[in-house]
Amino acid sequence: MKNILNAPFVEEMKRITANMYRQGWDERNGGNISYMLEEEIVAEYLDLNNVIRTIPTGFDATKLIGKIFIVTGTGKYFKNVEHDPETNLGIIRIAKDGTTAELLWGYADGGKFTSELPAHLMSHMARLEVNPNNRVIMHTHPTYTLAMNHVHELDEKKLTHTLWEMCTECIVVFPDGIGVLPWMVCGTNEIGIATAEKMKEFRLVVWGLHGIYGAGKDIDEAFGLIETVEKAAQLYMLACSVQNPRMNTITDDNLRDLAKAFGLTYRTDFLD
Ligand code: 2HA
Ligand code: ZN
Repeated sequence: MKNILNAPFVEEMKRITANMYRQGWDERNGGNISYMLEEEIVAEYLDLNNVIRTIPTGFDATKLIGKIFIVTGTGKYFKNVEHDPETNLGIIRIAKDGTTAELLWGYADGGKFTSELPAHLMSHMARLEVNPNNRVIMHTHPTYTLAMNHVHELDEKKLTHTLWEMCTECIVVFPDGIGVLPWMVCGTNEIGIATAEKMKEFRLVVWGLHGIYGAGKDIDEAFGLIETVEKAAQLYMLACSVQNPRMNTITDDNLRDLAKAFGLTYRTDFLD
């Protein structure tokens, strides 16, 4: 059996949590990530018959029975993952009842998965319907995206449109736009259901005045979506603090030309 601490998926989780922490997005225990793993690959590192303990999830994830995820721990700090992955991360498998997680590795101090597991697993179920290759759901609190939440209408068309205007790459990176939820109590099944509903349509979902969710086939896609939104939000906040309304912008005609040049299927109804 290979050493799990050297597994590429553990290395990836260490690298991305450290990177996100250094961006300043994941203060204290902010943020959480879930990453669906291939059973055959995990079997190279762990005895899949050895369930350390079972943990109820409190919701039904029947569609994910038997699926294995590496998930950040509740109350755990992103900044600590690289130094102690076995305490701050866990590998869980959804049990045959669909409502229990079987712990296969990690949460070594007796801990458990993120409080946002409902939003994560429900989003996995929603994204897998749209894209069977989806593997990653990522939640974080990016600074400028949140600042923008305080000064911009929390409307998915208007928010997407403003961000598309901010830098040329935006409509190329997220032509499907950004879903927006109003402020809601986090850590609940309700916000999980609402997030998953948006995930049927969007790979990015803003939780009003809280943070953002990104989905992708791998960590790079989920992170790349979020960092592109964050860069555009940073430009918006910097530009607006000097001049509002802005003197120059990428126009709707520019965006249409871009979409044509890149052959994008995008939310045409998000343009004026
Ligand atoms: O896990 O980010 O939304 C901490 C959070 C809750
Ligand atoms: Zn959060």
